[in-house]
Formats: sequence, structure tokens, C-alpha cells
Amino acid sequence: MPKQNSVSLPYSEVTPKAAYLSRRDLIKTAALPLAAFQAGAATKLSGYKKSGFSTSEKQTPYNAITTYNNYYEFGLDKDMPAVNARNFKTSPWTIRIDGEVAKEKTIDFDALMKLAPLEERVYRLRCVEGWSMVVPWIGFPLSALIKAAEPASKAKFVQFETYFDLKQMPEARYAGLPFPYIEALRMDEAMHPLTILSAGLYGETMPNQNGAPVRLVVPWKYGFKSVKSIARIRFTEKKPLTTWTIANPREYGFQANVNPEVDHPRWSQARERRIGEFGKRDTLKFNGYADQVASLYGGLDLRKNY
Ligand SMILES: Nc1nc2c(c(=O)[nH]1)N[C@H]1C(S)=C(S)[C@@H](COP(=O)(O)O)O[C@H]1N2
Ligand SMILES: [Mo]
Repeated sequence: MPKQNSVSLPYSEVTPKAAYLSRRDLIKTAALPLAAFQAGAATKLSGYKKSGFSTSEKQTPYNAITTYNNYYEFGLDKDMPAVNARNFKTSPWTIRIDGEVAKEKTIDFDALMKLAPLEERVYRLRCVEGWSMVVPWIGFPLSALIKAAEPASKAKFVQFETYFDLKQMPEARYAGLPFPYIEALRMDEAMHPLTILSAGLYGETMPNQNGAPVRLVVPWKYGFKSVKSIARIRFTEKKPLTTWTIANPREYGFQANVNPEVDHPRWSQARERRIGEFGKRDTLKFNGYADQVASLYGGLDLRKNY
């Protein structure tokens, strides 16, 4: 759907041969119900294992996760995406992979889901607006896709682009943002084992309002980095632009690491409200993932690089 003229390559063409062969057994045991992903409406997923990277904190109820959303292409209010994205067409789906890669290609959703076994990762998600959730995502490390994409040694950044169609997303007109929505990570952030592509939550395929059919999740960064409904992944040598730095560079930096010590210019980032709970709790540096990710930012002044 994203690009009419795109050609879907078979799985074997987007995966280095050795990796393909060694992964075959994994895929057998993963037993993915691929047909489930094509159904459109939320469908049960099975065959995924629980990841040790998960938090044991209380999970935010499904109903809250799926009705309190930021997805500006589908409206500005938190309850609008659930309504306006109801008929969003997410099948068939392809992702274009281009830029500094051995060979530019288009991968379709089924092939993407075969790159690695699915895992459940329960992560905290914190928005720069000051609310947070605990979400049981289903996905796999983005690194699996990056390896399959065979980036050139020149590639230092990965840029993500959301699918955009004004016909399906008429509310986008009022968002005051340039679309398609774009975000980017440094290559080392993108390769980090906590960074995942997610195709579902709470044991079901991804609801449209949460970024169906597949979205990024980077748990130590503010929510806006976690781009939804990915249509394109581009490898670049130079630091790419991002939607929020184009819209307001003073308020939304490229790094966007969750950091209670660095305020947003108009409000504090020290505390947060967990959706569905009363009162506020302290925000943790790197959203509580400092042990795993702080070393990525050694020597970087996080006040300047926010
Ligand atoms: N395409 C797209 N992706 C997006 C957004 C958006 O408006 N458009 N909002 C971001 C913001 S600000 C947040 S906080 C998270 C919210 O994810 P959730 O609705 O699944 O909680 O999605 C991010 N990804
Ligand atoms: Mo956000």
C-alpha cells in the first residue's frame, strides 16, 4: 500500500544467507500466525516468549493504552486516534529501506515478521507532556532488521518515516506539523538491544491508534521518538532531520533522552503522572534504563544535547 510501484522481495533477498539459514529453526519454533497480521482488526498473537528486559511494574490497562494516544495524523486530542484510525488500511504493508545500504529494497510485513522471533517486552513509555504508561509490547530488536538491511560503513544514523495519506488522515491538516512524520536515531542507539520494532501489545496485533502494523519503541527516550506505522527506514551519513526539531528545535532536541534534570523550556520534566493513577511520581533518568544505556552518552553534555 505505501508505494504503489514497490516490489516486495522474498525474505531470502533481504537477509544475508548465513543469517537466513541459521534463523530457520528459530522461525519454526516461533510458530507465528502470519495470517493473524493480515486480518486488520486486533488478532491474538501466540508463540512469543517473555523477555528478561521487561519491567515488573503494574501494566497500564489495555483500554487506557488504546484510548489515550498521540498520533497527530489522526487528530490532536488524545481520544481522537482511537476513533479516526479505526478504518486505517494497514494491509498489505511494505517498508522501503534505502540510503546508505548495500542494496535498496522494499520488505513486506510478513517478511519483516520472519526476521526474528517475537518477544513480549514490558516497557515504560514516557511522553514529554508529563504522562507515562507501562506497555506490554510484542516485537523484536530493531537490530535484526538493520543487519538484514546491510548498512554501509558510512551509515551513522537511521531515519524512520511514517506512512502518510491525507485521504486517510484528513485531521493531519490541523496538526501544525510537517508530514510524513520523521524521526531518527544514531546507529548505536538503533542497534541497542532495548530498541525494538513492535507489532502488537497485550498479546494482540497492534491497534491502529498505537501505530499499526509496526512501530518503533525506544524506552529511554521521550515518546515522540517512537514513530508509528513505519513506511520507510533510511540510513544516512549525516544527522537527519526530525519532525519535532523542524517544528520547534528549542523545545524538542534530537536526543530526547528522558531526563528529569533537564526541563522542557516551558515545563519541568522532574515528575510524571502514570495514566490511570492519581498523583505523580519521580521521573527516572533515561526512564529507568540508565544501567543499560547511560554508556551511550558518556562525554555528552545532556543539557546541550536534550
Ligand atoms: N506517526 C506518528 N508517530 C508518533 C506520534 C505521532 O503523532 N505520529 N506521536 C508520538 C508521541 S508524542 C508519543 S508520546 C507516542 C505515543 O504512543 P502511544 O499512543 O502508543 O502511547 O507516539 C509517538 N509516535
Ligand atoms: Mo509524546
